[in-house]
Amino acid sequence: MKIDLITIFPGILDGPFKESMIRRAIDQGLVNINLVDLRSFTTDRHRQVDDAPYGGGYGMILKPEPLFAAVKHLKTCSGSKHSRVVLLTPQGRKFNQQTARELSAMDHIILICGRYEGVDERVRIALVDDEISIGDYVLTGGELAAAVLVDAVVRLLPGFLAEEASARESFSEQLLEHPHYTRPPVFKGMEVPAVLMSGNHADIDRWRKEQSLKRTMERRPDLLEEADLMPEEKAYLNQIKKQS
Ligand code: JA5
Repeated sequence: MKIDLITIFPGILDGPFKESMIRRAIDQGLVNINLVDLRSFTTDRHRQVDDAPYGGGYGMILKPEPLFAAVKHLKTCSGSKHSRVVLLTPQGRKFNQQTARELSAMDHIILICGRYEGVDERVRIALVDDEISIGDYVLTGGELAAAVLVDAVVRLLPGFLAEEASARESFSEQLLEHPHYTRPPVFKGMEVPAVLMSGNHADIDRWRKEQSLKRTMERRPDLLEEADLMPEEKAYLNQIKKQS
């Protein structure tokens, strides 16, 4: 997979992909992440990427010409038949795990990071295939949203996760995780639950599933509406509902 990120501040995105697991995915050749400085696609003496809004008002707008030139260039040199051009914007569809899975199947993604008050509308109309928001809050630009999207997508690429981890994840995706413990067995008077040290894997699996259901009910009841639960899981939920 190739991911191009078009930004006027490539420095913001220098760090996030240079460490840890995403770095390893790049080193293994699972993904090619390419930072593209929008300013390098300007042709004027001042290398201008933005301009004042028609109609007046506050702030600046990203000009269409450099963005059109950048996307045309990136599509041509990728050689890929299917490129998805994504604009990060609070007006886009809300990003979630399903969107991440969908994007992880593409062979080329071009991410446009907005800045200032936004991009010229003709960029949306003629260049952008998909508009995505990572949540309902204001950012100073699309770069950090793009970094979130890339992280979520790259970890789904075949070969990134150990097979067991991906299987477990898809199974438990609709619920929150159970509590985790590691050594020492007692820390500041707080004990590791005895069941986790019992060696009885059936008991451990049942405890984890129950904790997962309980947490999801307490913190994210909306997730339970979507989850397809087994009869014994539904019975357990009804039982804790009665207790509370
Ligand atoms: C702000 C000029 O999904 C959260 C997002 C906030 C935000 C995004 S995406 N893009 C911009 C932007 O500000 O371009």
